[in-house]
Amino acid sequence: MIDLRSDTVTKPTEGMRKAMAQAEVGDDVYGEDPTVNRLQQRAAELLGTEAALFVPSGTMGNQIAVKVHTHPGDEVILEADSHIFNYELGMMAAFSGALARPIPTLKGILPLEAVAEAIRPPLYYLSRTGLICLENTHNRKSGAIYPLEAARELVEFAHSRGIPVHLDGARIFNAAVATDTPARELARESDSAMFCLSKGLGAPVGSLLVGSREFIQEAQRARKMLGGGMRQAGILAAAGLYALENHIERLAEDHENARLLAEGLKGLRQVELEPVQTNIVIFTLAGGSAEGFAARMREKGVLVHAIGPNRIRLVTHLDVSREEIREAIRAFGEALR
Ligand code: TLP
Repeated sequence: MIDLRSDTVTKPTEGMRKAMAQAEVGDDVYGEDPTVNRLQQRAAELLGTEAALFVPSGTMGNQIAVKVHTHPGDEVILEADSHIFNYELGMMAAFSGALARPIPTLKGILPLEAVAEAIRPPLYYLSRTGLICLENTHNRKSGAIYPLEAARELVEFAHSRGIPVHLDGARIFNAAVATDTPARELARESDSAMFCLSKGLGAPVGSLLVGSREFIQEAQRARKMLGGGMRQAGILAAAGLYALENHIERLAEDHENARLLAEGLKGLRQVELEPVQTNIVIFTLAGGSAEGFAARMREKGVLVHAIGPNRIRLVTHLDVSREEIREAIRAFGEALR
């Protein structure tokens, strides 16, 4: 099977497994796991923040950020197609008592005017705007990169209104590699950021939440509330450290494969392709059901993700080679002929 459903499907490499097996561990709830501590330090360095916290998933990292930044009854401004709004099961309401204020956009970039309009004036009888969230790269917008200048402008504007900004950077290293910009530049000035080890970076589990020392102290409390305090988590952190050491630059290969895939799909009947910037390829099937198409592709040995009634998502990653991409293109060609 050529699995293009997500970059979450990668399996740990030999080298990663070795690093995991050899990891020095301790009880991380006591702060005594040396490998977790090293990973957190490395993450803070890479993202240019004071501190970092290892969490089991990106969802937990994002939701802890919402919890720490907001008060019950606050509104959170975010993009209407964002992961936090669409795939985190209303958790900002369930856990933080916060209300989403989604802004629909074409490319995942929040226009300043729309944000300005969505921010509540500071009147005692209105709910407060407690947080603004950005997503870079944007999952449901074909892995679109949030342009650095646009992000900076937005953060500056948010801060001028006293509103913090959280960056859902699940795939921030894809953006960093694609634009040749250090991740810390992309995260600069955001009040917190989350990035995943378990996507393109190829680790089996884990994400990091980064921010100021004070923010991370509070985040640690929220993680414990969610049951996310792990014990000898160094085994997982070792995979993360290995991924940060060995799997960042190679993301360029995934981007190259995504471009190749897009080239191959371009000429096919029924395919309306969205622009490809990183490792995610999304297309609409003119007049076809995405579920039916996914089932046909499965029979041909290619797994794809139906993300809407007629929208298909393909993601390139560590476990899919250039040759497999060529094979997948041939299979798409047959299925759509
Ligand atoms: N995305 C997964 C699915 O949940 C859709 C995927 O296959 O792409 N932020 C962004 C932008 C994400 O894409 C994801 C996961 C998360 C957060 C959540 O991470 P996890 O799955 O670790 O909770």
